[in-house]
Amino acid sequence: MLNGKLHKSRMYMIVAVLGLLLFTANTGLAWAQDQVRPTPFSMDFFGYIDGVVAGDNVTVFDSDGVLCGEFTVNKAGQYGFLHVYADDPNTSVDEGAKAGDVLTFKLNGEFLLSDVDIYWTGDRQRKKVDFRRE
Ligand SMILES: [Ca+2]
Repeated sequence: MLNGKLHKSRMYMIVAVLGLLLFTANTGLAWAQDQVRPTPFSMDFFGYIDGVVAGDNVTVFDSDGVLCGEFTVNKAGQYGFLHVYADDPNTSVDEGAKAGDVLTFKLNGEFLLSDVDIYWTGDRQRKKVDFRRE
């Protein structure tokens, strides 16, 4: 009887620990995919986007699909400065763009269109790019 109870509480403990491990692993993964990871190297973008309103979400992805910039619109019709981060070569994680990477911009998850290809050209560069929606 006593042994049975002990066994049960151990089982609960193991389940709890496994659950915690799974939870931690999941949130770690989500963080890696959904969050911009700032580095000391960034390029700024700004300009006009047809029809955006305050609260709209602009995201930027590098050639590898890594989320490397994010901006919440605070003035209708325009965005910026939007910091787009480069990969920090001193860390093992790929935080973002490398010089020459083509960047993809999205508005609330939908692709934005521009008349020019957009490249990450270098730290502290500033570029005006206007967008329209699909
Ligand atoms: Ca890195």
